[in-house]
Amino acid sequence: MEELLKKFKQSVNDTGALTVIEAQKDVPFEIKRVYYIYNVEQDARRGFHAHKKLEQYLICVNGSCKVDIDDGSEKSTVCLDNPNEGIYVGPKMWHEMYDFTDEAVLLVLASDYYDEADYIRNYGDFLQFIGME
Ligand code: T46
Repeated sequence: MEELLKKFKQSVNDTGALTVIEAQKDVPFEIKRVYYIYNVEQDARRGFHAHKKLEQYLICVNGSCKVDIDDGSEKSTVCLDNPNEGIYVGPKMWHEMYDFTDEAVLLVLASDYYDEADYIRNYGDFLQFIGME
């Protein structure tokens, strides 16, 4: 699932670095919501769900964390440790986030507003939803 990782445009000079992400250009959707996850306990695992329709990009803008992605037939683990790189998590992709470093800040760009009805929080229901069970 290497194709899910994307490097964003970066401008670096002797004063620092700047990364730009433009909706519908650098990410394939209109960004309707931005949220970020931080102060995560070292042993904590988050996620454990898939979305029915939501598209997202996950970017660890500080520190690092790991993300497991599972589309029902293929599983992959990605370490996000570069503020210039994001992983696309589309609909029907079970995902879990863990191994957050102390200072990790996971920024998420989402294609729609928060809607609990879009979540599939049970793995059996996920397999059923994607037609694998
Ligand atoms: C996802 C991964 C990457 C809201 O009220 N509004 C929001 O926009 C979000 C994202 C969450 N919440 C509430 C719902 C829960 O009561 O915040 C609480 C924590 O959410 P959750 O347990 O779903 O957090 P994660 O870290 O497991 O998952 C989050 C996103 O919810 C999810 O869409 O893909 O990050």
